[in-house]
Amino acid sequence: MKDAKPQTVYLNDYQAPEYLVDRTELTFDLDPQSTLVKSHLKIRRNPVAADSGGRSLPPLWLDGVDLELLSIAEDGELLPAQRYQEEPGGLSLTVTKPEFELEIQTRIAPESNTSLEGLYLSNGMYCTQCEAEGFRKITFYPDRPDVMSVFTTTIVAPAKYPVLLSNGNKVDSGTTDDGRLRVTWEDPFAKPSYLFALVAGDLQYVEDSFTTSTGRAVTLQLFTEARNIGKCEHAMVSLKHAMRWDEVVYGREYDLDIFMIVAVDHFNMGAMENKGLNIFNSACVLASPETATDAAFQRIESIVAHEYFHNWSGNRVTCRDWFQLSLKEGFTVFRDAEFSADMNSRAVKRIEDVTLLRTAQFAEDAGPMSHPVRPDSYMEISNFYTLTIYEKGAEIVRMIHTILGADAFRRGSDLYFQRHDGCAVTCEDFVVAMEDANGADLKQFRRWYSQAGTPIIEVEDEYDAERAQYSLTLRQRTPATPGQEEKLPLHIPVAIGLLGADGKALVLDKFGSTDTVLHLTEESQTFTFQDIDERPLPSLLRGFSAPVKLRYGYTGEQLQFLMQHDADAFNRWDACQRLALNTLSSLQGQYRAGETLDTPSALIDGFSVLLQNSELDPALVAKMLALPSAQELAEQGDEIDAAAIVAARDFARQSIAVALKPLFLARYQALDQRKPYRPTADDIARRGLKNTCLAYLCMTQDQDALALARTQFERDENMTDVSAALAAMVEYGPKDAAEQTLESFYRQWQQDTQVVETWFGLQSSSAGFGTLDRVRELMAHPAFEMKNPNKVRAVVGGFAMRNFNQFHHEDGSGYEFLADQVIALDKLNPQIASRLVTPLTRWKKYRKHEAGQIHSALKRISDSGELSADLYEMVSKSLA
Ligand code: 0A1
Ligand code: ZN
Repeated sequence: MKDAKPQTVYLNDYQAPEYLVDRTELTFDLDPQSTLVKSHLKIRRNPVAADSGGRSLPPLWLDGVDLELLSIAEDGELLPAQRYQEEPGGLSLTVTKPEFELEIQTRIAPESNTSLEGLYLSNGMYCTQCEAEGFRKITFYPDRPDVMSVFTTTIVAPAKYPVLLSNGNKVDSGTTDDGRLRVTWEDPFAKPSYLFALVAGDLQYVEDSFTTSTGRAVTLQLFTEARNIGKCEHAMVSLKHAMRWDEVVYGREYDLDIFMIVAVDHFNMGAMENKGLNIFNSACVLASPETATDAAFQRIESIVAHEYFHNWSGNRVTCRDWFQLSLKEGFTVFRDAEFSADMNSRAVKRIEDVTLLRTAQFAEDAGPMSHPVRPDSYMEISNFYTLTIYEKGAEIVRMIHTILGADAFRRGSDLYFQRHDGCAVTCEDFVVAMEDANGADLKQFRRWYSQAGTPIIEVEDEYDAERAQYSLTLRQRTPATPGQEEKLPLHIPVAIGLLGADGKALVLDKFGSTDTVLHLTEESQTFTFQDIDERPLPSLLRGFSAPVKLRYGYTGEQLQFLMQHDADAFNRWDACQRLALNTLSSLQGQYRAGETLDTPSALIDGFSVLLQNSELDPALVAKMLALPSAQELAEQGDEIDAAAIVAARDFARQSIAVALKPLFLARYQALDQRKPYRPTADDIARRGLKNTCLAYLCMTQDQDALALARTQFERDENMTDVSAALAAMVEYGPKDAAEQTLESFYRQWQQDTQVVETWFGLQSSSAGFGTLDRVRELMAHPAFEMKNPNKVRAVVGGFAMRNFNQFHHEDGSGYEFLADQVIALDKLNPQIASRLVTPLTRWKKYRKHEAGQIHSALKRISDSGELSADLYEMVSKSLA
């Protein structure tokens, strides 16, 4: 049976399920090529849908894809063929009574499942991924999130799989007559099929325990292959922090007696929140100082927390349908971001999130796949695990938090959890709970959920010295997006402050506040402040209080002033970014006009002050010293000129590196303390700035600078320092030496999957080193695996998404290469193919020449034969 042809699903067509499943009992008899799945379902007519008024009962639809149906019985009797019909995408059954039990037997082949949805094998271990619609690859079932059932799962497997796991609590285990192992799990919480999980393998685990706020002991277990058992500690510590934080900040306690995490090498996404049995991409859970960078440590902390937080925001209260995906994802990203901010530097966490949003989400929102946070339609739901749903969705929740205040927000979340516990609900239900708990009105605010595109706010100000009045006029507009020509004004919270000439914060009202939130609700609004005795400098959109592009005509001097004096750390960084963006944009203009490029003096001056300021958080300084990425520059302008972006950026970095070399060196030496590795915020900040200095030093290509990198590499103290030194040597050092160093690094780490991924990524994303030829060599390397998404992301993704220089080679070879890989991958893993095609979908924004090249690469994909629904949706929408 083939997948159904790509069809568009509409939010407006939503209908409650005709039938509910009260109990689901599953038995798996595991075999790589012939796994038998028996399911026993207790089914009943949904009273909410039951308005047939005496007419016959509607048919029961069970989703099913790539399944071999062996038998189907109703209340103990085999069903005759005329009672059911196999159709593309599932099974339709004639129903004769309002309550009945079904027993269905199917056969599946986990070993042949390269899509990594449903039940599959990773390094010989069985695992599942069911969100969003993977359960239908396991058995026939109403695979939709508003059908919630209690699950019992029995797993039978040969003795070489001693660890057999599923959701809930283990209730039975034993051996079958023929010597195989048998374990039964029972999950008392009703859940949709997308939260089902099963794992079987030869795994080791580490165990810990957590005592909840009401004194219940919860067993915590982290499973991995034996070789990785030494890499579990950080995730376990992070998990315990997250459990405590959710009790303190949201009043949420864990509900089962056991919480398990399993690390797998083959995984399409970061991790999955299956009830009581989270499954993680190894790269997002395993870490040791020798093998993982600081960035990896922090990513692990946040993803472990994210999945744990889903236990309430996602599992106890779930989504009615997939249009509501941001209900759980936006809220949970907001929760994990606040958790990480509490554990580390708040400003730095915010800067990282905003950078992602501005670089990638803004680009998505301006491209052919632009969609509202609650989409109106989709062809393939897997394509909608997007930055818009996750990151912009989190910004919406953050704005509610800003508008209502922390206490009111907590009252709202309490009401939401209490009112909807055990239910499948909508984004609207979330907003209503926030309103009801506080008597608030979020009517206009709701438009954020339905309107796509990034709003632009233009700001003008006026100072009246005689009246001591200062006014800010804000105008908002949102550009048209596919299918949404007309946009309405949004309710936008704009946090601001005003600075006096001495850099001090001015008082804004009679209560003595020095910051405030302006509620922009009209197309244009003026806000006036009284008793302002001098012309102030505004600090606008503090903390990035709304996901918008804000424009105000700051001069270079004003930006330098904000960099030094703004009380809002985020806006100090943002002032620096604006300065860099202005500089880089004029350099691009000069490059295009064939002029000599001006030395970026304002940036050099600003950076010089920063490097000498030892009071500022080093992590913040490192963020300020980092110029906007090529991707971010591409997002900024109206038309992307890849060569101009690369030239402007390289020139600016070189000029800064040369001009400030002594300062970079002094700072590098001061920060290069040889301490045992700890992933604390302070130490991470110190290493971050140190390695930023090292990169600038090496940009000069001076021998002494490159020697510093070599020494740091050879000291081999931790992966953060080693990989930073290696990257600098590869990017700026002589090629032969880089080759040798890469080779010896590989020899040292070839047994370690995560380090090999770092090694791949470092080369493919290197502007100088990662040529297309090199990328092809990496794909031919024995450690490369086309069936492993992490490897594909490291090599092909590193090249197409993080190597602006080589990917946009003027001969168009980068685009053709990507098209080839996408076509090949679509046969193995449609989700990965569909994600990788993203850089090609933005073709319209490039100059005519590149646009033509990218368009023809896309067209070739489109004409290459039958595409998966995933890839078809991306390609057809991009060509439309
Ligand atoms: N819900 C998970 C992410 C996830 C989504 C889809 C997947 O397969 C298509 C897998 C994982 C999360 O937000 O962490
Ligand atoms: Zn999530």
